[in-house]
Amino acid sequence: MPRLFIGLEVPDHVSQSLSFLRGGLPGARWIDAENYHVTLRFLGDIDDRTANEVELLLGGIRHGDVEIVLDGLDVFGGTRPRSLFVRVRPSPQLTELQADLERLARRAGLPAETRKFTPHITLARLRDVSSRTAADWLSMKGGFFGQSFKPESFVLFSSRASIGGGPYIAEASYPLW
Ligand code: 3AM
Repeated sequence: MPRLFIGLEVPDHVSQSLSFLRGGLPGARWIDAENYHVTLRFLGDIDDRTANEVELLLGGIRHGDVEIVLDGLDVFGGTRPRSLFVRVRPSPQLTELQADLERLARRAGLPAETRKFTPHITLARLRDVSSRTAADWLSMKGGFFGQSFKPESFVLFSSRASIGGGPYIAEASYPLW
């Protein structure tokens, strides 16, 4: 089985506007706009039986509206920046959806997620970029704020790449309501 994760797709018009942020940061490996997504639950390299179980359980989730509000730009990694992302504003609906997926993953026998859920859209992976350089880039793009969108579904994605960044393939899509 390829590496799997559950996430939200980003509509084309939003991806297009985010893609204009690219550039001006040596050491950044920019993600292709068609691969932008919001990760909800990373599953990893799971066996076929577990993947089938996850797919079955995903079909049973009905959640309701989730509004995704983009909240500015940020960097993961502190003094050693490793990725550049658009913050997604946390909301009760998004937190509940993520919690539903966490319960689902546990039911399918997967280990608990230990990382804190920080919803985001990754724009670039960074290599040898100092925190100062990353901060300068962020302040140059400082005017970026709040588009929003309402996804109709969430998606089981697969990735065959060993390094993050895609391409990601939508294996199956599940309505949110
Ligand atoms: O591109 P984003 O930031 O949405 O960082 C990985 C990527 O997230 C994340 O899963 C997405 C698809 O690869 N990821 C990779 N390994 C992970 C892990 N062990 C992980 N998330 C949690 N735990």
